[in-house]
Amino acid sequence: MIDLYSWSAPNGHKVHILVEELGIAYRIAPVNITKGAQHEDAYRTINPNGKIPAIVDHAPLDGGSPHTVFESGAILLYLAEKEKRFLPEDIRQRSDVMQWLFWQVGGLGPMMGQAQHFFRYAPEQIPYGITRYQKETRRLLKVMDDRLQRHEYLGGVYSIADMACFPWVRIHKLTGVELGEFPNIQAWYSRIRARPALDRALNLLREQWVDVSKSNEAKRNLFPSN
Ligand SMILES: N[C@@H](CCC(=O)N[C@@H](CS)C(=O)NCC(=O)O)C(=O)O
Repeated sequence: MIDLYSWSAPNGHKVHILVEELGIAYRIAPVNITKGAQHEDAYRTINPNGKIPAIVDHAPLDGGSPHTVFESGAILLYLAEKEKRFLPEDIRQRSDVMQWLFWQVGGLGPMMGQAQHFFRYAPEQIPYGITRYQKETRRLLKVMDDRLQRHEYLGGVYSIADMACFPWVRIHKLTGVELGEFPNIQAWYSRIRARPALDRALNLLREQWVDVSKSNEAKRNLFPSN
């Protein structure tokens, strides 16, 4: 059994997609990041970084004590390796998947996150911040679009790299960047969205979703330094 600490947000959705694709047993433990649950001491013992997602695996392969994993990319790798799915065995194919997974966690996610912040949540409009991160988002989406012109999926086959990128592409409008110039991403997005696991994954915790742009409490808890 896996305890999945999460919320209806892009980094949570990555893991929601994987657990639903795998069809493994899990218990969802909502961490309401708009109310500050990510900062509570009890949660910090699970994720010292104070963000979602995190998992606790109560049946690790070595038969030992429960194993905790934080960081969405590390969770995707842990579960894919454990279940031997969505991460190819072949060293070259595996490396292709890893490249695009790392590209997402080190690039697409953080840059789109900043673009969203400056475009939608910053207490004042800062044109330099908006332009810088929207430009970087467009540059990264172009890199992805070029890759998808030659490959059906980012790592060649459908994998955890696609699952990592999908939730961020899904929220592109929140960054103010449109997908019109990226036809290959649009086709890839539709292919993945049509998979049965996606409805289940995106519906998880959906009813608890909060529009951060309209909630001062959420902004205080998410951006305490503002
Ligand atoms: N690098 C982390 C980022 C996680 C992250 O930023 N999660 C957001 C939701 S998408 C969060 O928990 N935000 C709460 C906060 O910043 O206080 C990962 O990939 O797991």
